[in-house]
Amino acid sequence: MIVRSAILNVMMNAARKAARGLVRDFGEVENLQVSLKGPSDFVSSADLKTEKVLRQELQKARPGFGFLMEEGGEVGGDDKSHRWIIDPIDGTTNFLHGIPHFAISVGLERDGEIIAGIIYEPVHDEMFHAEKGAGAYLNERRLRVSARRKMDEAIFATGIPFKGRPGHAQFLGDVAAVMANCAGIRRFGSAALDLAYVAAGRYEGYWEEGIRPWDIAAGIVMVREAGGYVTDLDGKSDMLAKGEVVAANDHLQRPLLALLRGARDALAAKDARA
Ligand code: LIP
Repeated sequence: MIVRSAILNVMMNAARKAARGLVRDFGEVENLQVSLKGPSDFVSSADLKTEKVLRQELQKARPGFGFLMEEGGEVGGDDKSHRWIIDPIDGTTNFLHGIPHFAISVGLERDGEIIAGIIYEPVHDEMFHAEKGAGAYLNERRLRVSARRKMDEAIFATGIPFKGRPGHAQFLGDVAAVMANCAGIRRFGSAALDLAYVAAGRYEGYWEEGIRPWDIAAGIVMVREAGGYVTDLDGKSDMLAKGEVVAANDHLQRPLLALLRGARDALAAKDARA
């Protein structure tokens, strides 16, 4: 039985309480796929209900902390050092389509650094949790990133832009570079769970750009506490501000970053010739 800190217990309890209604709503969404009204409005209300429960529970436990929430935006607190970063449903499109791959993600930021995170996937009851200096866990099991060292044995996840999202040409260059060197690429639709799966060694790495702070905040500390590396596309730590992330195990993060940098340089050179 692992001994968790008080703050992690607060985060996990809040997520489990919010998930009770979310799983019930998910059951409804599966029925709504065939209704004329469709599930869109219903999912929006599920997002808002989940975020409301999370905010109530976290505010009760730590009244002074601020919030950055996907639905509710930025809410300042008296304690200027601490901020909760919340995604009530990461994998919203999956949820909308009745695909059981989504999570509640809560990160805790202290003076600009993510120091704790939980990512709760309620359909399979997988509670990923991590705290700086205390390791990363899936339920009671300690997590370690994959030990694979060879790019041609590695599987990577990513996010794919779609209608209305920018970066299509860049993504095609990225994926061409990575797929030519690896054992496979996956797109599951939840950044938080992609990072949790890197921490759990389920795949070797994940990259994406055009994402929001609440998608990745909890996953950053998760991967780092499992022995992996997380940077932005320049190899720095401005992931939240830039909305981009490159995360992988300790052997492959730099090689993955180099492939992506090479793809960008090639696209820039092609554009310069055009
Ligand atoms: C999602 C991310 C995912 C990305 C989607 C979307 P949401 O977050 O988790 O990685 O590819 O476009 O941004 O919107 O479900 O919270």
